[in-house]
Amino acid sequence: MLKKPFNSLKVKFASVTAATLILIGITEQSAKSAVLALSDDNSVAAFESSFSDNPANNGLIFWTVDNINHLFHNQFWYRIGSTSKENDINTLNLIGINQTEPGSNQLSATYAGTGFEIALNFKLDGDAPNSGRSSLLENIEIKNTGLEQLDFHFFNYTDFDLTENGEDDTVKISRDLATQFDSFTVATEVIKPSANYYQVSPFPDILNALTDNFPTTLSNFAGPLTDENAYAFQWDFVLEPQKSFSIKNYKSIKPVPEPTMILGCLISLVSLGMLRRSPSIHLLRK
Ligand SMILES: [Ca+2]
Ligand SMILES: [Ca+2]
Ligand SMILES: [Ca+2]
Ligand SMILES: [Ca+2]
Repeated sequence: MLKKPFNSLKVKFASVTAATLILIGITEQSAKSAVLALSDDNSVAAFESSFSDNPANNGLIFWTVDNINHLFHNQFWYRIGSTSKENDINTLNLIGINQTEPGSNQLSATYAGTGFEIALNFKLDGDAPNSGRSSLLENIEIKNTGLEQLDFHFFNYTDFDLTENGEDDTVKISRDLATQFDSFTVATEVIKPSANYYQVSPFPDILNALTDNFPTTLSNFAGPLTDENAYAFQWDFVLEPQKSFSIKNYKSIKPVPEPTMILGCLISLVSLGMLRRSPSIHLLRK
């Protein structure tokens, strides 16, 4: 059975509260790292904007809902042209990072490359305590700031490990939707515009493809696939000088409805119906 590599940052942050995470984030920022917390109601997520050689420590590094972590890794890669390798966006120059206050529910980060900028905006929306529900909106804007047309290839890679463990997760994907579930939790992602390519694969196949030295085009393998998996979307577009391309990804997490609850509801509905038809009700009303 495949095991994920030891990830010290995740172990360090895995079960901290938003408040301590903010403190760690601030301390680490001064040490040239920039872990920022997003928090709202029952949810906390952490975003690392600086580059680490361990790819799993770049981008979103966890997302807890009611103190249960569901996300191992979510990050963006890009390639310009069709011959070079892909690059993690954290290798670019971070030219702006903004959060109205530490640990609030929204943050933005802007990276600059040669002739382009990539701006990320995250908005976390947690729900009531113990609801198990949460959502995350990613708004991405890629702008050509140069004078040359750019042949852009942009990737969003997501590795959910629902309910703290990915081995029992099933994933399926299409051009504009990914769904992942285990017995307790279901995660969905709706993207706009539709991707040109998509893929679900056993971990770490897609990560290897994004970090090797060759151009990658995702395979359109849709699944469903169960076990330690990850998925990715790929957008290919030509960006004219001074033009932008926007992507909106909406990720959400909610509990799987319990069969006993469904059964309970059915029983009550049936008994209600039976009661309505029962002559004793009419007798009681009279
Ligand atoms: Ca909320
Ligand atoms: Ca799971
Ligand atoms: Ca590659
Ligand atoms: Ca996974």
